[in-house]
Amino acid sequence: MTFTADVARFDSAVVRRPAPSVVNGLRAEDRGSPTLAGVAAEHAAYIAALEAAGVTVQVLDPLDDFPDSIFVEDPALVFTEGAILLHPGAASRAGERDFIAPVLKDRFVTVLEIGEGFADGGDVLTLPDRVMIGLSARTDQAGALALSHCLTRLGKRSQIVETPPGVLHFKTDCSLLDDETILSTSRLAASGVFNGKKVLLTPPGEEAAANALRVNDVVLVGAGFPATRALLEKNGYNVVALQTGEIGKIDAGLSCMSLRWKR
Ligand code: CIR
Repeated sequence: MTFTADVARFDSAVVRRPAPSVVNGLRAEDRGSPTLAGVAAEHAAYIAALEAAGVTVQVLDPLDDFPDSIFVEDPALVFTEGAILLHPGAASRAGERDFIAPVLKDRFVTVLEIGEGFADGGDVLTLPDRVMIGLSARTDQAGALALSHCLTRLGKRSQIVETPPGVLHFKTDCSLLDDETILSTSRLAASGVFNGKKVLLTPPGEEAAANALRVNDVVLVGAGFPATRALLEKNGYNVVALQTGEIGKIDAGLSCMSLRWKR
């Protein structure tokens, strides 16, 4: 089994149950709305998979005023050393920060916040040696710089990079598999951002599988991506397949439904 990076070792997570309004979640392209029951089932299986991987999960109440608030990864960033409150780049999501703030203040001694610009947690990929911040339609230069200053205060190096045009978040197109290896789409890898790292490319037609999630000894992967699952298994990873068809209709994958850290 490939070595688990410390940055993928987690014992704690926060998630938020979907509200009925989740059917109105943001999407770039209309492929039909998800159903509340469908999202809730995928969410429940996701919590069970985190718990089976050794994570204690705090489940927050739904927020019906915020259709996308199930995606708790976007308004904050968490590490063993502390939490950072972000400023989501979508207007309908700006208020989510006020609801995650008290939860994190309860759980972390150090809670920093970005004062300027916009940044979504979905644009942040934590690697063993640095934190990559992707500029996107949701994360601007001012937000990325403000985040970079907060990361410095937590003792972390950061690197600001570009997200390919038309891609929602940097991490829509990539995820960490272990200390040296990244799962990436071809379009993101072609930009050179991962030069020097080992990269496994998502097979053609399975670009949406790139938002996988390494948690301790397993990699959570969308069940609808058999070629990616086979690729990961061939490379020695313990794959746990999860349904993502409903959350996929509102542009979500597996990293976005939790904030994860090691106490
Ligand atoms: C949004 O557009 O904000 C949501 N519908 C999807 C957010 C997915 N977040 C993530 O991948 N970190």
